[in-house]
Amino acid sequence: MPEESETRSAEASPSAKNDASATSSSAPRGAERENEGAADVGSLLDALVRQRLSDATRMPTHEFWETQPVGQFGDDVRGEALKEGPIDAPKTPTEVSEEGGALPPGYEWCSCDLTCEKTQEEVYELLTNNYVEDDDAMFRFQYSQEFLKWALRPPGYHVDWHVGVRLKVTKTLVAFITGVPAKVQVNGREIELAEINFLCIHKKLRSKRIAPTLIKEITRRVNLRDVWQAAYTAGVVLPKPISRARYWHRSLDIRKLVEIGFTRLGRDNSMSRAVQAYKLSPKPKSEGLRHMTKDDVPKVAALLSKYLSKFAVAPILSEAEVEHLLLPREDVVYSYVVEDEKTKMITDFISFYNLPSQIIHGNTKHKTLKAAYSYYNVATSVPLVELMEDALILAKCNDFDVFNALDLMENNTFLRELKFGIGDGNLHYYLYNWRVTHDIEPSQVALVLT
Ligand code: MYA
Repeated sequence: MPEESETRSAEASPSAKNDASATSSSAPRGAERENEGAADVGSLLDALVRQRLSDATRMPTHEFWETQPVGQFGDDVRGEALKEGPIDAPKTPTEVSEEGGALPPGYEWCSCDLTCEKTQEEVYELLTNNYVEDDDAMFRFQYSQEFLKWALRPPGYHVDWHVGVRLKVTKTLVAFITGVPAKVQVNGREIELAEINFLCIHKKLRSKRIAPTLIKEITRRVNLRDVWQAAYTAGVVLPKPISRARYWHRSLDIRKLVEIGFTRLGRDNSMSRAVQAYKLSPKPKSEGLRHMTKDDVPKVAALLSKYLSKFAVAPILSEAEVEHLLLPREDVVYSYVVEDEKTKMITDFISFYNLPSQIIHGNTKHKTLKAAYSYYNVATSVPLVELMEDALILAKCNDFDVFNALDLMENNTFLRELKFGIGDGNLHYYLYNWRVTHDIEPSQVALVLT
């Protein structure tokens, strides 16, 4: 139960995005709390000092982001009547430079062709050792090669939007950022954009302002294809989120989660009580529930499109995209439908994806945290809470340790009842070159970026 156990997620990224979730396994909890308190005071002071500095010297606090066509903090208090829509004046690809931006000496740009096995391995290695970690560096996302091929090669993808930086001499891949094409509705308007993800710089090259160079390069390549908007998520706060979501975690294997320090039991809880509390039925309850098959694609696409259209921010998915993104793929994406026996209608849909995290400094026997992430779910024949209980059972049957969900869409209607515990990290949603005039509630966001 959420009150009895606590689960922390640092930078929800990603992806969650971001993230892995954590508690420190070594520090006593009280000490951790005190440190957290100290950090809070510290960051408050930092913010005040920065504010004073920036008032006094007009120094930007986001040297790069304040130069970009994104919403800026303070937009709403400047009193200008800002219109929803593109921020930059319209341009054409002919106005875009043909040349990649300057990199530090010794480095060169490349496109990472993920049909090439060697490149897949290089990207996998870079991300496995350098991608998103929680604040305590206990867990790091471990996207599998199959996952990367799936996420980065949707219909109409472009190899030149999979941008890498290599060392000139050894050709070692040291930085990466990706875009994939998508259509997204935002407050009733349809936008062809790039979904940006997997920004990663080798640990040894951090804090050298390479990230802005990578972002400018992917912007150039996206613009060359006459696309001028982008959507992305991050755990960090940048100018300026359109929405802020929160990760929730449902323990499936509480014993393991406690052993690896992902979750800790509340003071008044015992392991046997926790095991009992998180117990699930061995089999899903919905009648007519089965794996999604290729024949289901048109019906699933119709069900999803009707459901997603009611949210302020949502993807607009073609049948080809539904097939690519949602047809089950072993160890990558899990999708189920409920089919009405009489009418043969698909009434309900469940999907989640597999994003494990490495246990970095585990002093336990475990190497990996197997996490399922809620993707798109639609309930019409049963309440969503019942359908999602089946999702938990299916994840448990597939050997996942935890089921993660953001508080997007209608997820708030089941999180507490199904014993999810709140994480401690936010996942911020951003649009590039598209202003929204009001913050969007996470319950109005139906875009899940893997
Ligand atoms: S989110 C996942 C991000 N990746 C990780 O967290 C992996 C581990 N960390 C790293 O690899 C590095 O720490 C990264 C920063 C690469 C994150 N999004 O080079 P620097 C700004 C955007 O000295 P480093 C994902 O993949 C920072 O505020 N900007 O820093 C979505 C500062 O700018 P400013 C970020 O630590 C990505 C500048 O970078 C992020 O060595 C969406 C410092 O650069 C971040 N997550 O490297 C990208 N983190 O001074 C935007 C830091 O202004 C896409 N920064 O504050 C925009 C749309 C582009 C396409 C448009 C088409 C039209």
